[in-house]
Amino acid sequence: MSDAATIVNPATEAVVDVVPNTPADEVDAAIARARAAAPSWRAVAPADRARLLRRFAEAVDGDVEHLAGLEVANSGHTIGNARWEAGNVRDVLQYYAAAPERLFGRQIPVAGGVDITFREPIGVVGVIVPWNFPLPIASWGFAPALAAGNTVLVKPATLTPLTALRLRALALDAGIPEDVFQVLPGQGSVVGQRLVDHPDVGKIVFTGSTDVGTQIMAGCARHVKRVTLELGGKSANIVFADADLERAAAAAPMAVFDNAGQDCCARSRILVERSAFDRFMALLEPAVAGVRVGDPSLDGTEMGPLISAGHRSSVAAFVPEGAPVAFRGTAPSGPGFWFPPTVLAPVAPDDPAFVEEVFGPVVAVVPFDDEADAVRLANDTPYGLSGSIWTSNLGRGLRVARAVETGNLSVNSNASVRYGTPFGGFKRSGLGRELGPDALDAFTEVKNVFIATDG
Ligand code: TAP
Repeated sequence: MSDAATIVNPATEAVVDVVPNTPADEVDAAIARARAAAPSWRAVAPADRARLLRRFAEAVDGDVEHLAGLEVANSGHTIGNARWEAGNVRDVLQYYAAAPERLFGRQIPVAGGVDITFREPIGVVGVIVPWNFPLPIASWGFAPALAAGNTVLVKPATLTPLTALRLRALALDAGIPEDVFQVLPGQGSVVGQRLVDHPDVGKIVFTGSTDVGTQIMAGCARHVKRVTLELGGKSANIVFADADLERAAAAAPMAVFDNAGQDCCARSRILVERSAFDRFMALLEPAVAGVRVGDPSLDGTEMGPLISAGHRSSVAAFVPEGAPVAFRGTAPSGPGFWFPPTVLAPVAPDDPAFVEEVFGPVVAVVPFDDEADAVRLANDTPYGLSGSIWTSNLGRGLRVARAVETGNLSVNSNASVRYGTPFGGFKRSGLGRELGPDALDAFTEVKNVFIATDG
């Protein structure tokens, strides 16, 4: 087991940094510090906790360019995306900065006294983050957790710890006490596992693969530990013949190739009504050819490299020799973990690229016969995270949105995430919801108190 992770720029393969892994005994010490800090953090007056979170948001805002540059170098994200991601952390912090003063309980009518509910913090929250969106996904856990009065330990992915470490420095600058928000880089099998196993961590927020998430849920069950899971996806982009086909085809590439397809919400299945199939493919081809793939640090680049050589191999396995490639975009040659945008059609119903999460820039396009067939195909997956419906018939848009078994649907749009609305998966895509007004529920326990008024 290595004592440090060598951080590699996925676009150049140059070494960017070396980050020490946190050993198990230091994880335990950090958990003890977080536990000791919890009573004083929850006792901070609501307005003061709100002020500290707003100052943290301001510190992030002042550091957007720096954070974005780190993410480009560490993760190969395009500079445009990385700026959005850093801005999303700011926005999520600002949004939940309003929460400490609005953690309302209820007064419930009962006989013989007054009954009131409180929303108490859970205590210590562990946030385990994947490598695909290191900045936003960390904040979707830590911002509401801190707002609700919990102390937080963030475990970034081994491949991408740099922006989380920077956020920790910004939090300290903003005045968040040092044991209230800690970042513990290191391996999942050591740091992540310890957060799951340790009885003093009251809640785990995990984002990552369905396989690891399933193990984490089992680990949390041993302590009846609270858990939120955001896992994999195999989302469908459903295009009806009555849709604005030009718009749907123009938008489809970035609905799957954004972040080089390393997106749990990637619409990696495009389902097109049979009567519009040929027309849609004719419109899709130039849109895919036009995706600007290259140096992610340049403004205007739309797609960068994959995260690692190992991940590129697993993506490439979905496009073996003889795969039904309809057309492809471009990718640079030379150093870097590049893979061109790739469109597969026609695919067999059991083609792994149509059935499994690819997590790379590969999409399968499949025809459907009618609305019922579209819904059947969309739901024929163990996942249920996201998806899109393109149609000019609003009634059909709503009907299909209600019928597709996923947590986040967009009609005539490929949007998935807004900090003010709930995000999460049906079926094996996860458990619980992040973001939006209800996320605080996942970081608090409801306490009921009855006060007798007789006698
Ligand atoms: P994973 O391999 O599952 O890793 C995710 C995180 O868990 C990493 O920090 C990892 O640490 C850690 N980990 C690994 N084994 C662990 C264990 N036994 N105990 C505790 N923690 C452990 O996923 P990934 O490859 O990083 O990310 C890709 C997956 O994430 C995809 O399936 C994708 O769909 C999913 N994802 C889902 C969403 C949402 S919101 N649903 C968002 C983004 C990504 P190491 O880095 O050290 O391995």
